[in-house]
Amino acid sequence: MTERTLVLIKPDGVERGLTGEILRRVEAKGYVITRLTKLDAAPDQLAAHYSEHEGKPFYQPLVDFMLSGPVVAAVVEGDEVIKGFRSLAGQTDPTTAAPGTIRGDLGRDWGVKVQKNLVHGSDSVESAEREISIWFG
Ligand code: D4T
Repeated sequence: MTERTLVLIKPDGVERGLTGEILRRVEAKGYVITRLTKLDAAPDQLAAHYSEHEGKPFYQPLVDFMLSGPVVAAVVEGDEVIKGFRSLAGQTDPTTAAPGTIRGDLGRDWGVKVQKNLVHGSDSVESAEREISIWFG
């Protein structure tokens, strides 16, 4: 069944000039980008987006990181795209994310309190719909 997911290119990906490379991988896989925008995240957007992580030690570093520069938000569509994009992205920790994935090929640890791992992808249909409304209204 055709699905959609929210993809964010986080400030590290934008700052490092990897927007094109990341979107290239999404399109090369066969998915379709149906919405695309570059913006400065607002604190209330991040509070809503990351509400499940509130209270965790990495929460404030994560929010500060996401406010540190522009992000690119995209709606990406295709059958099984939620699972498929998370597979393209690789595991959360870029140090051990598998080579061949976005995080494994392009990411690393930078010795800071938050994992700068280049991208976000929704983890379920419910999360995707919630997150698309946060970033695209
Ligand atoms: P997102 O949600 O950004 O696609 O990433 P993941 O699904 O892979 O990871 P997550 O939701 O568990 O974490 C969200 C965000 O927090 C950072 N993080 C996470 C961190 O800095 N330290 C940690 O220990 C964890 C678990 C990275 C991604």
